Amino acid sequence: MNTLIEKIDSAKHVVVISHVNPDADSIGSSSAMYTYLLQKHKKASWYCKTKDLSNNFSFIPWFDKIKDSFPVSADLAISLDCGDAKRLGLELECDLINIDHHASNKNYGTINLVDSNAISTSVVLYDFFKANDVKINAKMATAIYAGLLDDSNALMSDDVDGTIFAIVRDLIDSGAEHKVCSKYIVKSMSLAALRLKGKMFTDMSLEYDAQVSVFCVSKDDMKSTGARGEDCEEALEESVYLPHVEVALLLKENSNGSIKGSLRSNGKVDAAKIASQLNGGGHKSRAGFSIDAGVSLSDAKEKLLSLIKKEI
Ligand SMILES: [Mn+2]
Repeated sequence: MNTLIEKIDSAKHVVVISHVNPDADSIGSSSAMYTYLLQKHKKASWYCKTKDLSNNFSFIPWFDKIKDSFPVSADLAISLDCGDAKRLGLELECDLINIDHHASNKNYGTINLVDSNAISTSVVLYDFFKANDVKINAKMATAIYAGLLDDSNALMSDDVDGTIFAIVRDLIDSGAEHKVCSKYIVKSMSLAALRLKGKMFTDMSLEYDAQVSVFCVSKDDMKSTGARGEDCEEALEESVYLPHVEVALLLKENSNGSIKGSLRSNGKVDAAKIASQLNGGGHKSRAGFSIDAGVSLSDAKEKLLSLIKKEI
């Protein structure tokens, strides 16, 4: 039998872990794994360090089971979509199954199921279920589809091919609530997010013959609009649709003064390569990094532009 399944079968209390500040892929793949554990009559918990989760994910099955405290009796953890051990949000004492699709994943688990060619972690899990004859029920299908829809930029990213549409067909046949996923993942936005997006595009600068779009978002910008951290992403992603733009850079000041950096690329430049120079990581088309408190947004911008210049 598969070693991963053996590991789950021999555990007494399994905890599914979604990464800090989770996206729909981490929540969706965790939800599908949690359902699988319940099917196996396992004692299961679901942990995520972030307390204030977006209500947009509340349609994902078992969302109300997520807790921000890690159960002491757990003897096995399963992380979903955590590209780096830091994203687990805690130091683990029990064994870990690491399921992910980030190319930068360093196989930090006791068992690792990492496929950097997969479009989402939820698809890594889908392939695992299929390979092991696990029946995908409607709850699992909705959760897997939610992750796939988000990480594929609503099925529009360059790595979407016929295989992905075949998976989508199979998930819908299995009962995936695709319209609900579209409504909450693609077609919903808060007024605060729209106001932030307007501000971001007003303040955006274009560098190197408009090949690089740069957004600097200060603490005050976040406060005055009331937007959430993830609300910065849409403007960043859409700026790559502008003519000439190859790379988009976002520098967002956190409340503690550190800076969260995000990069998007249309494929010519390797975003993960740039992020890795600041100990970050990710994929060729999307990557992230962070800069400790003490560096101003304008200094960070200058530093990043010099790194990007070498790649363009
Ligand atoms: Mn993902």
